[in-house]
Amino acid sequence: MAVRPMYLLPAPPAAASGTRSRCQIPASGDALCVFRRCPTQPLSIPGLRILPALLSPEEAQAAMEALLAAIPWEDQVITMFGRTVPMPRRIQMFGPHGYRYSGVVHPPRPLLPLLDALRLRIEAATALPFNAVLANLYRDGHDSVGFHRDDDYAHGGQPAVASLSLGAVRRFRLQHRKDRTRSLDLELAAGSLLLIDGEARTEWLHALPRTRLPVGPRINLSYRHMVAR
Ligand SMILES: O=C(O)CCC(=O)C(=O)O
Ligand SMILES: [Mn+2]
Repeated sequence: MAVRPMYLLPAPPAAASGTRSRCQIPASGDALCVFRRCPTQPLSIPGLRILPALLSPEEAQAAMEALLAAIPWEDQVITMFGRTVPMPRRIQMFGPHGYRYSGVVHPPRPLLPLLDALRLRIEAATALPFNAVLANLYRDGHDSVGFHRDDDYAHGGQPAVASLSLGAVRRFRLQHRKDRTRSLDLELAAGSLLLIDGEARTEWLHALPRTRLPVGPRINLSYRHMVAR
């Protein structure tokens, strides 16, 4: 199958200290993102690419409904600075190897058929291998994930993370890990695939902040390539 082109996302200019850039993702995928604040900067975050519509709106809606019902969502807790609090999202891990995530060991769990079908679509679109997926359910705007890098597992030389969004549009924030004034916001729509590889994975943190906007549920499927430690 032909590999569909993915699009480079412009990054905030190096000199843009103290400014946050927002990136408008093209709906169709035949144009580069446009900055609201600095439209002339053709820079990109190396390794960050987006396919605005891996899934059609109908496919994305069907996958959202099916996975909401089929995934055995778990509530976890996180311990920070000695305090244990509920994790502000529901999760489930699928893949051939156990994974210690936020202090909890997830046993190996085969991918559900739909998750496996989406995995094959993503492999075809990216020409990269994936064998595991962390599913996140953000029930509403109170649910979130804090800044982190996806660097807590053994990837066997295949570090790319392919992140498929379903359901409500939410803001996804990238921030340079050494220069926190450099950040980029993306509105991730249902059916879009974000590929986080290279420096985008090693040098930039990402987060899904809480929002006061009235938003419905969102599922994020974070596909990875994992090997036994
Ligand atoms: O929900 C998202 O878009 C991000 C999820 C994420 O970063 C992760 O699961 O590692
Ligand atoms: Mn992540």
